[in-house]
Amino acid sequence: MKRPFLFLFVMALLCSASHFSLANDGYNLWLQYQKIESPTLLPEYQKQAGHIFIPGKNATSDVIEKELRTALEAMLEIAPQFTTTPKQETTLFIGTREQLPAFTLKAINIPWEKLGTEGFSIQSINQNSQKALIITGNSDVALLYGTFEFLKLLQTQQDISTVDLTSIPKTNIRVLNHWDNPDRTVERGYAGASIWDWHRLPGHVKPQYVDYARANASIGINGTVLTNVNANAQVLTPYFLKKVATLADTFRPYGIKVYLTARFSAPIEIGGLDTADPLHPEVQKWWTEKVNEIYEYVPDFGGFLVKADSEGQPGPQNYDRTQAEGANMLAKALQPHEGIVMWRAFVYSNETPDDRAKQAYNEFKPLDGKFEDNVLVQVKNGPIDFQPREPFHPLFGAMPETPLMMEFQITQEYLGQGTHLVFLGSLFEEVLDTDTYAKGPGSTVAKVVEGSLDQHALSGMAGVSNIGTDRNWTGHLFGQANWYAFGRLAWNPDESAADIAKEWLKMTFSNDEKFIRKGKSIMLQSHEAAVNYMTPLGLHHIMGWSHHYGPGPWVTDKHRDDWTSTYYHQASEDGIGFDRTASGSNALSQYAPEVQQQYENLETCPEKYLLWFHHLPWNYEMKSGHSLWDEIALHYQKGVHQTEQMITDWKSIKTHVDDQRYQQVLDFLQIQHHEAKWWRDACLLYFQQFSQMPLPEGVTQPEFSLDHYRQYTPLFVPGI
Ligand code: GCV
Repeated sequence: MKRPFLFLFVMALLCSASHFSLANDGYNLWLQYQKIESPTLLPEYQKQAGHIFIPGKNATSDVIEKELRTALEAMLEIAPQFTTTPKQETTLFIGTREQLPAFTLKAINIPWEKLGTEGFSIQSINQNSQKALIITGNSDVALLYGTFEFLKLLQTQQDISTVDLTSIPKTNIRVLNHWDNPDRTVERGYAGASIWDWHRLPGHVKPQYVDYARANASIGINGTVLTNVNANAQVLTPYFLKKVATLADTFRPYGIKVYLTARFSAPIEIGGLDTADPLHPEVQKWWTEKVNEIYEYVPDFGGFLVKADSEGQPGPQNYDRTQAEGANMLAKALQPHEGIVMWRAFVYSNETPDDRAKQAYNEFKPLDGKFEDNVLVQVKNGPIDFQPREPFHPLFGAMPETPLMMEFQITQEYLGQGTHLVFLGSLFEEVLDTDTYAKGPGSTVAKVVEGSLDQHALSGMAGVSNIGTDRNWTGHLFGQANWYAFGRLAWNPDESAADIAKEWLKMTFSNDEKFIRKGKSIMLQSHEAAVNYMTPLGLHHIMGWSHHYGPGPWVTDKHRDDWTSTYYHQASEDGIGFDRTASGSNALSQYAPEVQQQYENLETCPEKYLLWFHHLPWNYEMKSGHSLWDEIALHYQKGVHQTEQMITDWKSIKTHVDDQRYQQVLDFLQIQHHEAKWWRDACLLYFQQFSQMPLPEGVTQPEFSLDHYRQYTPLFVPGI
């Protein structure tokens, strides 16, 4: 090739390469490891991280080394030197108490006992007139968690010269719940297909499995329930167990255990028995043998998650047995292996009850103290079903003798699914911070979940996963923030949503101050915005039929009342809202007296829960002086405005985000804004039939008629 052509050819190659590297599809999540540009921090970090002592030689220390290599090369443009014996130039020491050199142990002050098996400390010491950094804990996985924390300090550009931090998880079971089916569909999944490619397992281990484990370990998640709670018994057969074992082997170095969903009728379906009665000796024997078999495949198998007697799933009720009898049968089979049972409280009868919100409490409260020690009862955050906003579930604080595990839904079934930007950190925080008054003031939901309120050794948090095969994992880029926030809050339920949002933004996009300010503002108002344009003032369950996308306040006359919208909003000429006070279903009686008093009194009931607990006339005067009707309308309008503001804010930080991620978020925000208007117009036109009142000033007149909205049905909505 002639010289000028060669030059052009090389230039073209370089241009296309650099263009390619600018594209960012979000696959790397919050582990972006962007180059540190700060002229002061960069040399400091380079000095600190250049020579690293890691004495351990096992799968987890290999992971630590690999992560450090990847991260430091990218962020600091250095190739770190690793050593298994301390050297003069070593400045970063990563080891357990037994592994660290004596001189470092003398210089640090570590609460070894308190750290447990997963907690870690990072401390800076002075050694030979230079700074050294120690990352330590009592296990290899603790060292991995400490390493990710160290990398986070760099990613968020912290001063590490005097670092002294200790972090200990406040819950011990921190799991994702995948509602993934063996055919790779995902119930309520909006980010493509299931990432578990069962058909090709165990032969092919997708690199994505490793990245999945990395991402989870980086936020302290230590377990994964691979399969849907609407369970298929086949996953318990050797055909699947071989595949499960391969996934477990892949995740083990990252401290992640696998769990499976146990279909209660499995002894019949795959065991050839004619009953699944939990008190029947043959059934007990079958489960014991099945559990023993699972442990042959997966020696550190975590245990079972069970949905029983709910939405068509079989359970102990089929044999007139209690939920405790069902759970205990499985628990006993798992006990010799130290496995656990996560037994869901999402149980409601097949007949429409007087109030579905009361069902789980009625079923479980009498069973308090009757569960085996290795059972956790897994309770959804609210008493209905992951609505945009719910008051906390009355079981929290009501079962002191039983460890209760929190179940949050990360996948946004009722919150715009994979299309709307809704930061769930705010929702999670709101629930966790609420006072149950179970043992007087300060008995927060967080304390129940941590087990600290009633001194339970077992504690946990589950998040229904939003992960799929989409290149960016979660469909909406900001769905990543919800996965992240779940992990951070499972580790420490007292963490602030604002802090979590900030660090996620820094790690995912940029440390620039303006970017962080605007990005935080988008994230922190997004949940309230969605509540405003979907279900303000305590309204709930008024979404589209079956797929649950978009508004559907008119949904009525289905085979069960408590799956309809009219059952929940109770709108008529005389008013709107579900009366859960003593004059109505009295669901309020399930809460502690302090909560009851606060919520039943119209003066003190937080307006955000007003129509959850009260049925009120349209002209009821709100604290603002507006009528209830006007207030509802103004909230819908406000939600629409907020989505507009989110677009403006996002546009204002364009220069801080790569084109690919910028454009995806912008497109989705525009859809969200459009759909916020759809929610507002459809709901207001529908409710106006009953209120017979005009829209207040400031609320935009709907574009179409009510009939138009009623007839509009989105087709082929994913995730059903
Ligand atoms: C897995 C809601 C969802 C169902 C889900 C159920 C549950 O009803 O719509 O898809 O089933 O909750 O939590 O079990």
